[in-house]
Amino acid sequence: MSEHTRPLPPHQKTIEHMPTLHVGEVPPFDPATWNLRIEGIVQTPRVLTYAEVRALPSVESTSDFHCVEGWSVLDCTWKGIRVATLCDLVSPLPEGRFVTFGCDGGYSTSLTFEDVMRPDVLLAWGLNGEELEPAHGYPLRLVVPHKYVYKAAKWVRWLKLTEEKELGYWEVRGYHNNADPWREERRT
Ligand SMILES: Nc1nc2c(c(=O)[nH]1)N[C@H]1C(S)=C(S)[C@@H](COP(=O)(O)O)O[C@H]1N2
Ligand SMILES: [Mo]
Repeated sequence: MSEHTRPLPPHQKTIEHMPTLHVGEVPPFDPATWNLRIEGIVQTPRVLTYAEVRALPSVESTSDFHCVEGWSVLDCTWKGIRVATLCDLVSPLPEGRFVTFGCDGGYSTSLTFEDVMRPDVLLAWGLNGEELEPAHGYPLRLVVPHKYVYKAAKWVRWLKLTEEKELGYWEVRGYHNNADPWREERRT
């Protein structure tokens, strides 16, 4: 067991088990028809099957999971592909300064291109040595350790590079678009 060394952001309390929180129902997953679209301001948009996603080079990354409501789950070891690896496949154009992520069920969120280039920003299918549970976002979940977890979209089906910032599901409902837990960017 490695000792936990990352400090806790202000006004967060640690809890042991990740709760299950989302709008709507857990969507069904059919690997035969599921795909992932990478589109927008890129030279070569792509549509990948689930098998193609799983065949990309994967990484493991341990980080803490901070909810805007004040709880944090420490030491989550995610397995998946770097968003940077996916973006490399489509040759992004310099005008694509933001990335919107869309999910089965209609949830969405967005980040700057710079944010998603960080090596610990993943689209994950595994957590703590096991396949991720559907309720926690299987088959593919965004993980953004430096943001509150309303940025950690579950059941991601598309990424779109855009010139203008697009606000996501919670961001249009008063949650902070930047969502930095260290600066307590909770609401606008
Ligand atoms: N697709 C989708 N992803 C989502 C949400 C959602 O409603 N739909 N809720 C977000 C919010 S507000 C939280 S707190 C976390 C909860 O993740 P968990 O259920 O794995 O703990 O998922 C985030 N990702
Ligand atoms: Mo949340």
